[in-house]
Amino acid sequence: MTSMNNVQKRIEEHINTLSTFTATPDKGTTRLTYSEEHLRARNYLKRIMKEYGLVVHEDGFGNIFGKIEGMLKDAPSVLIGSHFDSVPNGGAYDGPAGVVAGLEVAALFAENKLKPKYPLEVVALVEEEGSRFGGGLMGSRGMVGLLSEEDFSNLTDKNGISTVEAMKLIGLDTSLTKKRDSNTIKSYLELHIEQGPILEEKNTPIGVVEAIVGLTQLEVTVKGRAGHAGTTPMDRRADALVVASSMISQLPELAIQEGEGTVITTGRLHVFPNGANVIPDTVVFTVDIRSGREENVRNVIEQVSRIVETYNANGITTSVEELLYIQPKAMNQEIISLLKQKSNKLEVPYCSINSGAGHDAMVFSDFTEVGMLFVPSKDGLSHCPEEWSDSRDLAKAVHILYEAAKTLTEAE
Ligand code: HGY
Ligand code: MN
Ligand code: MN
Repeated sequence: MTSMNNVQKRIEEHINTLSTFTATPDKGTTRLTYSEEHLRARNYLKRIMKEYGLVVHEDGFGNIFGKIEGMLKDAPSVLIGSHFDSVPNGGAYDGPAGVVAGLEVAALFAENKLKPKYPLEVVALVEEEGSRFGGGLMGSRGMVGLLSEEDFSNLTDKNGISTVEAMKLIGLDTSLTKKRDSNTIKSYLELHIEQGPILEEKNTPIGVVEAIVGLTQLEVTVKGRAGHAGTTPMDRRADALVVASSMISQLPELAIQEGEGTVITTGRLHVFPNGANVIPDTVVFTVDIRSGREENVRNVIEQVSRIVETYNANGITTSVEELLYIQPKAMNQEIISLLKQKSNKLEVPYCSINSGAGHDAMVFSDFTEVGMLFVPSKDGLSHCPEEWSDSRDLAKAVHILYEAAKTLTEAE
């Protein structure tokens, strides 16, 4: 069997290569879905899948699959992977660590000439972050039918380019099958970086994920009236940015008052027309709300909507759109036990952990049995260029996932 050193070296090579497919070299990873950087990453992933002897296919969203056939005809697959898009100026590991882990598990299957009863499929998912088309979890939601083909086609980026147009611009076939019959999926495994400080503080290389927080992404629009910054008296203004700022300043307290780990973030804000000497006509900003309990998320959504509504006056109109809403999700208990059992067998220390970040695994969890592993994030950092995880931890996780996948595909 390939030594774990070789696996570790290949992991580093894959992560480093993928990190070069970025629109912001030297300023982190910016790989927006269906961009040139995305195309280079998908070509690389497909090349490696073929080198590893996988049968490669894509779906109508641009998700990429590399399959090892099973002995059982038309049997459902064990999927293993993650996403390969990024946030703007993000890190090299968020998403790719899981795709690369899937590749290396498949490589170990091939190198050990395993004949699984059930197929193993490596999956590289698109637009998990929602950085280009909003919301997020797009590739996985599309696969299971939570995002309809029509809603998918209607998604546009901030320049008004639709998903379908963007796919065609890089030569992707939009006519390929989109929704996948969930009966073709036996289970889904995902390795991800923790993106927080817990594993590092516990000095533990592996986290077995128990549950993922519920989350929503709202988009608030504040419409005022553009005007000249110099000639418009202060009492005759409908300044959309002053109103938006007043709304946003009230949001953190909502999460603090809700408690139980509830968090709220405004991460994106657009000002139109965005001229230094123009009174802002329109402001559009996001509100990301998360909690381990759905009730907390719902309470805060209601309070945000109430605050936004109160500003509908004096020439200002406001609206709130829900771009994404997903309830907290528990991972499958049998897979949790399997991952813990394999960690023990390999004498790799682990602990149970919950996820404050959303993941594609939460989408699949309503359609198949799902399990996740975390590895530590240096200084707990993620969604920034400093994001880093130790390839030795990633190799340990690959080893555990390899053993678990052997059991799930009945390759033993
Ligand atoms: O936002 C998240 O939790 C994930 O990184 N998409
Ligand atoms: Mn992320
Ligand atoms: Mn991620």
